[in-house]
Amino acid sequence: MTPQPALKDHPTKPATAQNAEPWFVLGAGSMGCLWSVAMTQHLESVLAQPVTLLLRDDNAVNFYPGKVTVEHSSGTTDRSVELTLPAMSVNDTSHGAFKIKRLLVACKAQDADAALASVAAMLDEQAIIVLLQNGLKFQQQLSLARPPGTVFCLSTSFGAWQREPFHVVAAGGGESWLGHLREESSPILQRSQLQLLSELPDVAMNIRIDDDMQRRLWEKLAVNCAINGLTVIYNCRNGELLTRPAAREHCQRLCTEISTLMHGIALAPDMPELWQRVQQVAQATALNVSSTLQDVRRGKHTEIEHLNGYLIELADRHRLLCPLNQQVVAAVLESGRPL
Ligand code: NAD
Ligand code: KPL
Repeated sequence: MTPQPALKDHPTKPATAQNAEPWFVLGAGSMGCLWSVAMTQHLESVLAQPVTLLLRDDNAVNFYPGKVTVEHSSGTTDRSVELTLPAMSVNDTSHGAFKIKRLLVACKAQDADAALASVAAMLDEQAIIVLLQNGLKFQQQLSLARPPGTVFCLSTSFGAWQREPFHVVAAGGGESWLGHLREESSPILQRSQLQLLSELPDVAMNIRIDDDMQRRLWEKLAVNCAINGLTVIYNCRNGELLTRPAAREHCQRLCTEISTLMHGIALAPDMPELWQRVQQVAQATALNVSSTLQDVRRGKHTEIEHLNGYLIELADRHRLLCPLNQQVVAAVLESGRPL
């Protein structure tokens, strides 16, 4: 592990978290860097080394410049925060009996399972794991696989993009919701959730507890399924899904199919108002290039199999038809194929 960080250029903050444990962030991309900096600023007054980045191998550690930069731009003022954060490889076995007690998983949905498996030996049995992924499948699987009170999800409208490795630009704020997917709640779960909220940057990232996280993640999944793939098919920004007649009509039909599927899928909430919700989100993010279109344009693997692909899996299990979702997945996978 690199030496203890020297922190600079950030506001001091009073201690808020009692009994806080050091955090490890798996996946130091856009969200990993954004959250690592916010978490460090939140915990620096109570912990000497609040956050350590977990990188995929020794090569990545050698390439790491030793610091993370986050650019914030709000109206007329631009501010850049640069923190020296320690990093270690997931293969680093030099720490003996050391165990991770707090883990934020900030990889893409399709990488999260393998990334988590790579740190399994370092994880304390009761480690608290927080998942930042879009989608729902991985979160549901992990919540069932680990002890109650140890897996939590964050759904956030705070975004970021990478200017270069370990240097990100915060792209707009909003709100973040924290919750769990266990059906039953218990005093242990409630206690871990409150402890967690005190350790996370609740003010900077506007985090609130959601007692129905299943519903929140489903609603986000439905909106992503209605927007992301279509922006690839029409090669357009989110707002153009409303202003281009063919795209708008396609989006409305896709919303109807998704609402019908949700009605038929056990445990999915009903969302008859999806088309209205999608219009609001597409309007509010009109100039955004969706994360799926960004990935396609950069030749990166998209999360489409965890979005519409997951809906198709559930539809198959419930013997429901979903031709429009199948077409979306096929089109996105096709656009990602080299010519
Ligand atoms: P990203 O591609 O920028 O970062 C993911 C990082 O994970 C990369 O640095 C990658 O190298 C690393 N990684 C992959 N496999 C790994 C492994 N095995 N071990 C260690 N590191 C590994 O992605 P992102 O934009 O930060 O998105 C992360 C998640 O957050 C996604 O599910 C995304 O949908 C969600 N999300 C992103 C935003 C945003 O604005 N970027 C907003 C909300 C939610
Ligand atoms: O979450 C998004 C994404 O791009 O993944 C939306 C809401 C579509 C905003 O761009």
